Amino acid sequence: MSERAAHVDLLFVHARLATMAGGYGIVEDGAVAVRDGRIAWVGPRSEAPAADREHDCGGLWLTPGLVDCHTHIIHAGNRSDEWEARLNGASYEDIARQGGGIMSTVRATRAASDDELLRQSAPRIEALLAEGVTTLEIKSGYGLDLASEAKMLRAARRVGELLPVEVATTFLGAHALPPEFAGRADDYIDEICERMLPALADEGLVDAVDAFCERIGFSHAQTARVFEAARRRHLPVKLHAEQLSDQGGAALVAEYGGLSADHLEHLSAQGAAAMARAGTVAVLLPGAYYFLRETVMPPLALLREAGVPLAVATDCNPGTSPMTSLLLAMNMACTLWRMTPLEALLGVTANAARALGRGDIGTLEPGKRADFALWDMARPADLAYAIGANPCRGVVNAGVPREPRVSLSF
Ligand code: DI6
Ligand code: FE
Repeated sequence: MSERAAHVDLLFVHARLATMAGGYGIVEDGAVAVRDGRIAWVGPRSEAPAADREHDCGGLWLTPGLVDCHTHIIHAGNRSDEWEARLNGASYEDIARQGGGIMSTVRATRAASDDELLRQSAPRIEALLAEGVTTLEIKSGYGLDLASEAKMLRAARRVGELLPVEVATTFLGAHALPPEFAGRADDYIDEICERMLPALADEGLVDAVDAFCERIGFSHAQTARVFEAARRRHLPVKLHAEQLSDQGGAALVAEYGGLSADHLEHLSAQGAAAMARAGTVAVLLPGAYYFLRETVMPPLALLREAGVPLAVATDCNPGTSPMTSLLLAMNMACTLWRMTPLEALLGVTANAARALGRGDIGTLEPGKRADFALWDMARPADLAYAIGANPCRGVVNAGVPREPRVSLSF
């Protein structure tokens, strides 16, 4: 509850609130007052301040707008063909020999024009927005050369300009080794640190820096070099860590005060402790776990015991998580890993905001951006409970109400 605000622009009334400040933070018959696109007051309607206008929420639930804090949603091409071939018995070698896998997405993304890249990515982004997503993280990493990484990040910025969504960009140059650098991974890391990151940062295209620390990605030492380059530019870091094996990546990103360590199926107790000390968020990605038919679960008991904040995201990408529903990710986190519905909802609101270093979103509290989602449901657990339902009935971006469905036209 907050002190009564003097006078506000707009009052959202006739809503059941889940503020997500610390827990569900339920306020029956609540109201949210907005001034200049920010929350000015939250509490029971009976105590609400006077307002110029009222917006009747029709008894719907009102939560913070959802935050998808880990996506590779901008890319060209599609890999359902190789997925189908594999299900028909083709081996990974067959597919690799035919140029499949991550490099097929790199080729398609490099070949696409700026507009084509956005056009192909639009339906995926629109699907997330229709489910109440108001902030979206978008990684590069399918360009793997300066011009193509810049094209991806500019497309991400354009999404934020053309659609009602806040976009956080992440430079993931160290996602895979481009063919031009075959056998010369250290030279590619030089290219990232000395040329790509500085140029992209100078253009204002980079909000955070990420890497894929894995036997099939980049080593601990190479990742550390990328983080040093990020530190020189005062950019926050995050990491694809411990997805397939324990590389000590979580402890490394924690050492750099990282925003998040993501995936974490193979996280050790030391890694969890280092994350807890640094306040690094665990971003859990059930879509990739499901799609890869992974059997090693992220160590939730360890993370909870250490007090690491938990976030949940789609990891939307064509290779390991072709998923465009954050609500489905919540359901999977609860069904596959026994996360609680409260953990899942905190994981796509307050803790997802934290994984992006965004203290100004993720809960309904005075001073935060007035980004909300309105839901037709019995209780907040329904967001994680239902499979394939979309109870989103309205979205509010910086105090401006809209229909859930939007379409990117340019
Ligand atoms: N981890 C993954 O699982 C994806 N990227 C990453 O860093 C794979 C991306 C792809 O196959 O396109
Ligand atoms: Fe990822």
